[in-house]
Amino acid sequence: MRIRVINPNTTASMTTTIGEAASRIASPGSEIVATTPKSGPVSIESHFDEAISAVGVLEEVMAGEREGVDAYIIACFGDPGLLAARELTRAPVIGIAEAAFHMASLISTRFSIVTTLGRTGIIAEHLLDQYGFRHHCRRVRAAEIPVLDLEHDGEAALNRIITECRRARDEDGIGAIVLGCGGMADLTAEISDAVGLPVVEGVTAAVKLSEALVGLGLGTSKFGDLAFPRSKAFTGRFEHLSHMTPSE
Ligand code: 2AL
Repeated sequence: MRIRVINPNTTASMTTTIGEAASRIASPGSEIVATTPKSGPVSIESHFDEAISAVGVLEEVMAGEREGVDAYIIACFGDPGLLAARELTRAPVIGIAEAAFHMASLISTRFSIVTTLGRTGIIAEHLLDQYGFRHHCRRVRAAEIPVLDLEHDGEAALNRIITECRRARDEDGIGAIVLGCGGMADLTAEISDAVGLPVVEGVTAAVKLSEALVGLGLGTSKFGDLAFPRSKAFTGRFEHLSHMTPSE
């Protein structure tokens, strides 16, 4: 089974971190291919960054379709381009936020999210509403670290995340913590040890959900709104998408 893990930001070192965390948790029969778009923001911390990065995610799925990928993971906590990506393939496509919410809801009745910046917390809140997890989440917390500090200032970032996770444990009345950034994929064990609560991280959760869906023979439904997009003309710099016929 080939799982394409798409890091929607263009920071190569973060793609490596994400790919290694995915590979460590993957079953022996699963091959992880971690990729990043050719163009886009180096980190995703706003609605604008998300909108731009979604195009890169879709291009990565189109490339994966040519290579016969069995499952896709969108490894940014805003799940940018998720439903559009699903339209392009019969394979399962899983966002790391939705994967983490589902997993956390299976092991606790209430969780809190610890993400990077306060301003990206609203994106997580929108996803909780959209996916129906609002009542499972007690609080969205921010460690107030820019995403790239996870790469450049790892020790300080880890300490801030642990501090915020301990506050969540002591103040929120929760059973589990969800880590709110793809760049935290390698921190689960250390944070869990330091905090003493189950810690759910989306990249690893998404690998296991992908393996489960593929193992069950389940992929993205092509009935209803997730059917392949209708073929049509595109203009300007998207002209190459005109009359595209996705693999049936
Ligand atoms: C993210 C993420 O997961 N990757 C990125 O660049 N931005 N989202 C976040 N909330 O920090």
